[in-house]
Amino acid sequence: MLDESIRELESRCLARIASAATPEELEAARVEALGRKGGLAQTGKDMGKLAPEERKRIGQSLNSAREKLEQALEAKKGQFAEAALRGRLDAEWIDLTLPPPGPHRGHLHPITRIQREFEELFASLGFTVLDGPEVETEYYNFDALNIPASHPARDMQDTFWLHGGNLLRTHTSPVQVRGMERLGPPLRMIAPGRTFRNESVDASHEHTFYQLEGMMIDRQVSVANLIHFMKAMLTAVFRREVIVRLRPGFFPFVEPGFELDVQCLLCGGSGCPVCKQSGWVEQLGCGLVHPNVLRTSGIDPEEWNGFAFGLGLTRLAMMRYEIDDIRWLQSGDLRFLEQF
Ligand code: 2NL
Repeated sequence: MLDESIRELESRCLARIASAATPEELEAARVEALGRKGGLAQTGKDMGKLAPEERKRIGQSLNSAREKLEQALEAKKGQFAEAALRGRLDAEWIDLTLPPPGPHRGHLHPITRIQREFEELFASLGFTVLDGPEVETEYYNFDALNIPASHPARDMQDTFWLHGGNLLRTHTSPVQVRGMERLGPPLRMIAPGRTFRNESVDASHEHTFYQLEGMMIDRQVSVANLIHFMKAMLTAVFRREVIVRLRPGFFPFVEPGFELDVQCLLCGGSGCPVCKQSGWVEQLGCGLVHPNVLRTSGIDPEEWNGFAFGLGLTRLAMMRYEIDDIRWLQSGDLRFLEQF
């Protein structure tokens, strides 16, 4: 009779242990099987009434049942612990081979990047890269460039004049004037940098913008030489062969002077919104340096001549990166800058 109820108790408790789905259910099964008020303890209570032989046999079978249940409990507990560990390992792993995030790295402004590109290109062609003051005298910004005293560029509306007669340079030409004085002929130089005009600011006009001017002075420099260098420069910048055309253009510091257009890179010349259906996009101004400009800076125009050009880096950056409002470039707005 007792044998049977021990076996029954054992198999019932084993089944509960096996079906426990959580550590809490397993604990309840343990209390039910091995606890002080549990089945085995209750059964053991009646042992005193048994004959010694019987008591020994029942005692052994109780012990064996207890051992089996304890083993089953331990095994199940181990399973839960292992599952919990696996869960934590899945949820909490970190990849120690990943590089650390480190500080947030900045980068160059899109205009600076274009400027550096030009500097490297022209340095490779034998040009010296010159820098110069942003606050200039009237002489270097206007007089030395054959710009007449009456020229509208000198107007209050176009130029930021400073107290004492100086001004913010309206182009980087004064750097080239200083370059002619200092280097003497023959020379090759470029003058990239920040320039200022007294503009009403809107989507396409800024008071502060970037320019690149360049000049080559030697014996018998021709318009063919000029076109060669302009094509080399534009091919490098646009990273493809470009078709150019010259139109007459007036700048007091060159003679003859030209506007140079590139056949539209978007439509190939057939007409589109970017070229305003003309097939051509204006790129830069250029020409052969005016003899007055050479003479003023101590270069004999009978012996030497040269070409010069000027282009807007700001406009080029806007075209290259499809920026539709010039004001973004000086805004300092990281939402804009982080896109480059
Ligand atoms: C333009 C036109 C140009 C020059 C700049 C230059 C400088 C000296 C002597 C002669 Cl010191 N010329 N520079 C020549 C032709 C055109 O720029 O539209 N720039 C954005």
